[in-house]
Amino acid sequence: MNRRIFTLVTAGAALLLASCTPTPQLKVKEAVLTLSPVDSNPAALHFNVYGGPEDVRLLRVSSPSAIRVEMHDVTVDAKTGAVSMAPMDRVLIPGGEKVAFKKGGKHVMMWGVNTIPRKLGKIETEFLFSNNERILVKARVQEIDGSDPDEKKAIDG
Ligand SMILES: [Cu+2]
Repeated sequence: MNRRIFTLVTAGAALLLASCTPTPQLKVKEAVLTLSPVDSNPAALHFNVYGGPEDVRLLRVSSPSAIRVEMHDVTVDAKTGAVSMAPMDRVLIPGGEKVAFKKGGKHVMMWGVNTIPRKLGKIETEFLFSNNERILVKARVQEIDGSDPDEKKAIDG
C-alpha cells in the first residue's frame, strides 16, 4: 500500500518538473521585412531567433521571392563613429537564448524582392541551421514607415 502511494507521488513530481522546465524549441519569430523606398535597393529583414536545447549556428536565410539574401552585422568605428556592415557566414544561436536581428545590429538583406510578397504583404523565408533544421517563416512585409506595401495598398484600395 505504502509503496503504491510512493509511486504515485514520484510520478506526480516528475510531471510537475517536466511542466516547469520545458525543453526550449528552436524558433524564428517576429520576422518583418522592410522594403526600401527605392525599389532597386535591398530590403532589410529583422527577426528574433530563440535557441533550442543545444547550441546551433544559423547558416543561411533564403527566400523564393528574392534574388540574393545575405546575413550582415553592423560595426561602428570607435574613433570615427562611421557605421559599416559586413556579411556573416554563420551566427551562433546559444541553446535557450534569444538572438535578435534588429535595426542597428545583425540583420538580413534581400535584393530583388519580387512582386508576390509586395502584393500579399507577406514573404516566405527559410532559415537553415547547423543541426540540419529548416524553419519556414512567413514574414510581414512593410514600407519604411511601417505601412503595408504600396502594391498591396493598390489592390486593397
Ligand atoms: Cu546589410
